Amino acid sequence: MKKSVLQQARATYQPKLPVALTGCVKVVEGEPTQSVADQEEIKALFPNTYGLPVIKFEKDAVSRQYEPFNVGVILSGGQAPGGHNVISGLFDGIKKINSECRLYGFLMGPGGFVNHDYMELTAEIIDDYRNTGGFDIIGSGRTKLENKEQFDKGLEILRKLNIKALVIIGGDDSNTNAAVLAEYYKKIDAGVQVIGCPKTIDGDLKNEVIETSFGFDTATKVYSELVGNIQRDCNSAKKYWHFIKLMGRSASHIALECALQTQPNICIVSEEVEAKRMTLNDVVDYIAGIVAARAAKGNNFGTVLIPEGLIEFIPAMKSLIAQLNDELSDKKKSQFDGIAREDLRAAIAKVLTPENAATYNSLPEKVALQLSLDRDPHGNVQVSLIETEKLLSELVDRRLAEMKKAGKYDGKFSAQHHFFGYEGRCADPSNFDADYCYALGFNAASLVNAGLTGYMSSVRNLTAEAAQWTAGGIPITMMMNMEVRNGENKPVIQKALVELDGAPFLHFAKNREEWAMNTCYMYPGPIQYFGPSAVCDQPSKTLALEQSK
Ligand code: FBP
Repeated sequence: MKKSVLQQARATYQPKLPVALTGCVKVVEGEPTQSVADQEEIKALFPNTYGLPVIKFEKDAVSRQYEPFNVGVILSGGQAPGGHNVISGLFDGIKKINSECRLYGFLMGPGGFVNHDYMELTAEIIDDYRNTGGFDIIGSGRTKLENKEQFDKGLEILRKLNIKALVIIGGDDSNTNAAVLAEYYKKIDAGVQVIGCPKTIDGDLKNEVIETSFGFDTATKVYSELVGNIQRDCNSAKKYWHFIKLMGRSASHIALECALQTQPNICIVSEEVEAKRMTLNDVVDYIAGIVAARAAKGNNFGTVLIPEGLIEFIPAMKSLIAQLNDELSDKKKSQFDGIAREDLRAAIAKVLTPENAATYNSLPEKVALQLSLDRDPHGNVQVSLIETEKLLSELVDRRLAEMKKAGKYDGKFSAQHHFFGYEGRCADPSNFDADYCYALGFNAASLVNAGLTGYMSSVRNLTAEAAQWTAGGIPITMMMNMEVRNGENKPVIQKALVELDGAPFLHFAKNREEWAMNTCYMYPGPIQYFGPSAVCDQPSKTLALEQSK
């Protein structure tokens, strides 16, 4: 594989490990655990893996010999920087336990496990991918591992390859499925362990016991560099308002972290919009108000950060989308047969409730049509396709025109639009993610060696130096509660949304007025891999604020 100069230099980086993982590992069992809610239901669904203790690893004074074993690994869902280091850490971890251990990678996500597509990951292959971004070493996919047929089919290949444990690197859904698989294999006495690793740039797989998901740190550093660059351009030309949408399917952690790093004029936080029951008009008024106030001071420029998931957090939009999904479902959509495209919007508006019709009618033509026509394979409106950054700037433009007429605004408004998402998902991991991911993988090897199943690899105390990080395992059932998904009550890992009483949001809320009116832009610059620790090894602001007591 041909490598860039930076890649060649980066390949020699040796990720740091917590002291606990640097020798032979002693397993320390904590107290039995409970799920975060719905204890009786979760216990009944996971009779074999519920209530397990938290595991902490300590460095053992004595060294021991262990039998060799084989491990399988799957990358599941969206890419996140550091996945290759989880795999290289896992490889080094099992080889350290016994050099005869072998690692198999299932190709293109859980689908490769079910379809028996795999490759052995040798030292030569692993060395090519150390400290690199992407999931291309074995590929990833979004097949959901959720039924018995898939579990049984997977077991055939695990048996054939004599695999003792499967490590699933994924987000909240994939780890939920890892717990279900662990329970099933335990129930049928398959003799296969299942271990999860917390991945997602979205940052929404975190809780009391998992401090952050990997990839969030790097992705937000990449986006913050880009936002900073835009802000410098914006402050140089002083003629554009930049509307910047940031990835994150649901929670606003990415947008909030970028705001903390770059101090934009406006950042919308979906969780706040929902909590305050704001309408789309309220959001537009809020932005237009700041645009007008800045214009009054001669500043016809600025930046607005918008989380990708915003639309679904606006109660009125949520209700409109739910009704559109129903009225345009396979069962009912024939009511619009034969209606010309130009008349469709009016016809749809007629069947909506007055509130939903008002929201629908207030939308720009393009967005209303997108909501009416585009459907995903399940027949639902494709909310992620809505260009929220354009929707908001168009509505703000309209509102400013009204304000101008009323003599409440006298400025110029010219908008630019951006969407940052895929740009950050495969960046070379920051030192933080390179170290964290390597430690998560290395730690997973010890969880396997300890014979554990249904655990998530856990590395904590992450704002301290890597040597002081703690390592161990958390029973996945401990993070679960019951939620309605696709109309069914299911056990799932709780998704972490932005907490409005949490330190990161409070810090933002305390400063946002000042950032709105005065131009306080920060320019974080590109991720640094070499140089002083203060420049290279900083964790995210979210993590630092959450942990500053
Ligand atoms: P995961 O939750 O699987 O990590 O993926 C998160 C994410 O990157 C979201 O931020 C984004 O909305 C989505 O994936 C995009 O998915 P796709 O890669 O299928 O386009």
